[in-house]
Amino acid sequence: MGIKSEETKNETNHALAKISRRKLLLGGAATAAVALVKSSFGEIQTAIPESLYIPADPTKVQGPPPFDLGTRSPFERPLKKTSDTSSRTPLQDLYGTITPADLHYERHHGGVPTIDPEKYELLIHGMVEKPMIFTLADLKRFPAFSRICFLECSGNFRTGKEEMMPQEIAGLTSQSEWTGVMLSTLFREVGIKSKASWFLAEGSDAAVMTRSIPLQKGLQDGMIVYAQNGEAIRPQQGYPARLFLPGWEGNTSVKWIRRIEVSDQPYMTREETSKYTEGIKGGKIRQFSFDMDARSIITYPAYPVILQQGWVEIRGIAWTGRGKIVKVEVSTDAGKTWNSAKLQGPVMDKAHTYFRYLWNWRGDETEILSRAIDETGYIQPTMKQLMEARGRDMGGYHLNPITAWRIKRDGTVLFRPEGKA
Ligand SMILES: Nc1nc2c(c(=O)[nH]1)N[C@H]1C(S)=C(S)[C@@H](COP(=O)(O)O)O[C@H]1N2
Ligand SMILES: [Mo]
Repeated sequence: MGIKSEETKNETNHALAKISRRKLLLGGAATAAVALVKSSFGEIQTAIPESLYIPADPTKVQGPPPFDLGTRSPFERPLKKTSDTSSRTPLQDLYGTITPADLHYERHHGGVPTIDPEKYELLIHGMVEKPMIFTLADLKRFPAFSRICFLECSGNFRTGKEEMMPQEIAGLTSQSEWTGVMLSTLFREVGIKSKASWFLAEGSDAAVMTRSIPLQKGLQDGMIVYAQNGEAIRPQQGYPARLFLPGWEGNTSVKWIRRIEVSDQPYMTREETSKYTEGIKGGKIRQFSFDMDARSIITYPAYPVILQQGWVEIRGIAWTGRGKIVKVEVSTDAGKTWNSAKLQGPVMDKAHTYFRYLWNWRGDETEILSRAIDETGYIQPTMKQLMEARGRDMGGYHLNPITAWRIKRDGTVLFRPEGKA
């Protein structure tokens, strides 16, 4: 078969798309109906089947040709759990540690703005030698840098009932390979004045999200990212560019960033005074709790899995905003004894780390738990320890308790809810 020009290939796809579903089912010439999807670039063809035709022998029928856009197997339907203002990554459906971009959790305070990349501008001003405006093309001309990191919302904990999946308990964390320009590069370009110590990051969404960030963090490993897992970041993640601060509470990674103002003090914005603070003991409030503490969660077996007796590979993810995970311990006897899980290498800084632990379940009722230990020596606490350390008014941010799964005799796996729902 000769090489087809792009044009004829598209024509073929188009023709295929027009074959009626009935014909496909009867004729068996192709295995799936084809959907036309409207995008801002016009019509594109995808192999999303309208109704699934499964040949008895796939070696005996010609399959559909390539399409402009790939799709998941129709047998796989991982979905985000959506509320009005957030959506959660289906941790229990994922393997390894990279979150497919369309399953990245979302948290929006004013919805997702549509920004024309041609008109996008980032202003850096304040205590700088030379205030500058960078277009997206300008940002892309600087040396690029890629890094695999998690991003986690500091409100990433839910509890309340036994029938909760990992996604519902801890689905506000996701991991991507982020690509962009180091903030230090941009700061060198504008020339930071020696007295400067903070900067304000401002988004161009309806919430005009603003956070004050210590200059030191920006210089250390802050980035302006424009790509995620090899493609332009998605609108939901801040298209065309966002701030990304590895290991810090998600709220500080301001999306759709349009302005950075360098100063010698924090700005005390709404998000860092009335919000994103935590009660601690003695009626005090803790402010600027930037680092995400070490945490882990077993994602298999977890609700709603029904477990079979015999060998089970317990799997999950562990992460810390303070560097690397050095150890994950798993208990299969409700926390009486702990054993080291295998960490999937290479273990990366400020990244979800996959862990596995082989266990022979003999059908007894028990609880399985995991706890993460990071390179600072920090050990993931129990909910009881958290409450003791922070006091009664600790609020809903920065909660990273050990998650326990109860295994019943019939193999049912249930979440053991703790803390305020
Ligand atoms: N401009 C802007 N930036 C923002 C937000 C927002 O609403 N607007 N939400 C913040 C919060 S609370 C979190 S947890 C992360 C979520 O990033 P994601 O939606 O890409 O997962 O973005 C942060 N940056
Ligand atoms: Mo968040």
